[in-house]
Amino acid sequence: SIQKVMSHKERAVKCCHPLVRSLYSIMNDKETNLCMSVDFTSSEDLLQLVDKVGPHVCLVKTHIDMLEDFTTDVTQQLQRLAHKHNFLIFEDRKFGDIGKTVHTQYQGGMYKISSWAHITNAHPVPGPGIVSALAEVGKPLGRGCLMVAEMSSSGNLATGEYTKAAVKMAETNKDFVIGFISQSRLSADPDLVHMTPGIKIQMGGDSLGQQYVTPKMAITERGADVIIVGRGITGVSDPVGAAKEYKQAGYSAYLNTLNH
Ligand code: 5IU
Repeated sequence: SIQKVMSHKERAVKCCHPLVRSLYSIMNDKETNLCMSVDFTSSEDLLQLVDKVGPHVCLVKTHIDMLEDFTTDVTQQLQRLAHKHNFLIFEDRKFGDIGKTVHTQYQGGMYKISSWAHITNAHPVPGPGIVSALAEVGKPLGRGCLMVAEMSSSGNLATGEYTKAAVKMAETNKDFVIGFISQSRLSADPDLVHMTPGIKIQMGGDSLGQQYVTPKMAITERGADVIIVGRGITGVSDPVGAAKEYKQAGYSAYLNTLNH
């Protein structure tokens, strides 16, 4: 079912969290609801592609621990590119431990995620303590967190009551939790952003459990605000051309939801 959503322009003004307002303002200005997931092992490959695709995305999603040659220069360069092309950075860390542990992981270690990633995410499995702990680090820096409320992989356990508990954690912590990673529209609250991975123009999956839907399905049928695309862009011979294609497909589907 197609749900009437508030426009990016409205949400850029009305949403309660400054980071969400920035995100929607970028989406409105650049006319894109595309997040590129760059799951590379080489820093140079990552930075080169981000520089090329940056103009077409509102968000770049990283798995910083995949890099074989990580140095703090990579995150500095990423921040420079985010500024140059006007996008936000989302480290897909999926924190999932007790409060004390995730506090240290988010703030420190080799990656110092809170110092450069505007957005990160967390599994609700440890309970609400994970949100308070991450918020202690991220809130003073103006960061935001997404709850992993549903997953795209086949047979995943993030369903039913578990998903509902994730929604409650978000709705009661809106000063730090800015939305969800989900496969459907879970909350009617316009302050909460729904981001959907498992997207490809060509439906299907991979050999390791990933399941894909099209950008149009994710947005018009499942209520995604942001589509997350990895190999649909990074795994083809013309990533910039593909990014433009996903941007176009995602944005026209969004415009379509406004007309209903
Ligand atoms: N990702 C998923 N599904 C999920 C969650 C995260 O695919 O439910 I939570 C991540 C994994 C990968 C990216 O980094 O999103 C999708 O990449 P592909 O578009 O290449 O499948």
